[in-house]
Amino acid sequence: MKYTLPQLPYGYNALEPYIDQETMEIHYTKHHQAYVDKLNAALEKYPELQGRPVEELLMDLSNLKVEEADRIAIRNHGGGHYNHSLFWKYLDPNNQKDELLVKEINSTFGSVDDFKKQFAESAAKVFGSGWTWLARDNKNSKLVIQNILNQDSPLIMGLQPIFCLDVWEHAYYLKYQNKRAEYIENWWNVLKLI
Ligand code: MN3
Repeated sequence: MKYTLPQLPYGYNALEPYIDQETMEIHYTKHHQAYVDKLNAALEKYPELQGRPVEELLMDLSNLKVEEADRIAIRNHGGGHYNHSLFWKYLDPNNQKDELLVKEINSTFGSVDDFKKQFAESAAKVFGSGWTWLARDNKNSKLVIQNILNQDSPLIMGLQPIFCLDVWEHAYYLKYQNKRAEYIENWWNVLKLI
């Protein structure tokens, strides 16, 4: 069984003007598709691993009986598939505000505005390609803002994802070029969860 792109429950233009249609289409049909294709290719030699939930592959990465080059490919492309699948879900314009989450953000970070400021500062600091996450730390159930490079998964770090921002240049360069701060600031308009 092969991995496939999850269905996007909204149009490529649904996040305009903050995330433009062209970026969405390329991001989903080219970048995400490439992670899916390369994950499938990496698993070709291992029929026993095919079709396992991608979360399981990532959590179990160090124990998988695979060649090292394939382990790296599963980490990168499995992570890319997993992270993007979540990203699209979090950005669904039909999402409702999560009042419990807002309450917890208020108590953890002071206010939603303070949280946004900290999150944006963190995202601005990602050097190279990566993601900024709001996640729950398995150790103490607390909310944390965490930058994670490349396509590594928060699951490997003992974090449960809540939402994430893609700060790879492919996520914003067509519209924002070098202006990552502007992309981040505008992104709050499409995140309906808080
Ligand atoms: Mn991306």
